[in-house]
Amino acid sequence: ELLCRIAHGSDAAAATGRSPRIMALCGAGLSAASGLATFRGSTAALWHTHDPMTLATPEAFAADPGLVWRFYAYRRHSALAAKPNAGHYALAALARSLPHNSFLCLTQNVDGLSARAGHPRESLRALHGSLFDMRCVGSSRKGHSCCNYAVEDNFTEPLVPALATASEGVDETAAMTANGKPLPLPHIPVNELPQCPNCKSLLRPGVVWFGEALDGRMLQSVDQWVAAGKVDLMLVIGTSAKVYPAAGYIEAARRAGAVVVVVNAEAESQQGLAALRPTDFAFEGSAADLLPVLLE
Ligand code: BJW
Ligand code: ZN
Repeated sequence: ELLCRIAHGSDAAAATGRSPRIMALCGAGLSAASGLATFRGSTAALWHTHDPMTLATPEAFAADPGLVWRFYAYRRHSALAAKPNAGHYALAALARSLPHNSFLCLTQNVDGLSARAGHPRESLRALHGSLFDMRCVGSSRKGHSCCNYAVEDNFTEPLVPALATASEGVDETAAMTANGKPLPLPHIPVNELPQCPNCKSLLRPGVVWFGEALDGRMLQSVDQWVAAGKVDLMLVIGTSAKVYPAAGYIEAARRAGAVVVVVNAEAESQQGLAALRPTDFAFEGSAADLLPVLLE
């Protein structure tokens, strides 16, 4: 209601009686109240001894797929053990209440919590993929003839016996640092990692790592949605807005006429919210507390 007034305040949408077109860009802060760690900022707490930013790369996976798989087995478990919070439910309810195509929710999160909160598929775009998707590495290697095997929504735990400990939610790196020094975890041979049922190549998590392209068709559908008319409201929820191209949609929405409203635990102190302007509206607090009120 409040946000509808903000969105309508500046223009003729209300006068013409059309419903507002709303876009949201969500980040790890949306899931923070569900107990999942963020990547940056004071709630970042993933895997103490390894920087997630150095693990979420194709280079890290090529160098030690076992280590990266341990990290993702732990993340899959954490996400499965977590429950959607009131923020996820408020967005899902908004999506269901608005007419078809007038809301588009872009999430950078790979935890599946928005879908589990009942957010309809049509209005949700998982920009960075999902912890529960996997694909054959052969399919991403140019010139390598392979099966293009890919699977979605695989919630199996553990995926393979070698990942059993990580799949129990044990932060293996924490246990290894008794003397203050991170000890290397036992190496997992490639043939003990998740394997393509077609060609026996290694499977990889279906997430988007640094340096990798986001799904082209998905980006196209977002661009088309933005181009289809004036965007009235852009909600920027629990994200540091530092990672591109996702953060670029804030500017795209602004160019399409949107009022930008930020919901972030550290909204005021974060100059890092790169794409933001002093003229944007900011609500400081937990998305789980604020969204149910703002979107009521
Ligand atoms: C709360 C809260 C509470 C806490 N309530 N709030 C342009 C300029 C500069 C660089 C680039 C550029 N374009 C591309 C790049 C390079 C790079 C990039 O952006 N680098 C920047 C870091 C500078 N981008 C890429 O590499 C992308 N790919 C690409 O561009 O490909 C080009 C290409 C084209 C064609 C062929 C080949 C290549 C890919 C980016 C993929 C990002 N992947 C990750 C990992 C996913 C898998 C995994 O989860 O492991 O995605 S990185 C990580 O960051 C993850 C997140 O989705 C993403 C964003 O983080 P997010 O969600 O914003 O979290 P935080 O932790 O940063 O922020 C949390 C916020 O919540 C904070 O603000 C808190 O205050 C707040 N908060 N509690 C509300 N309760
Ligand atoms: Zn294969």
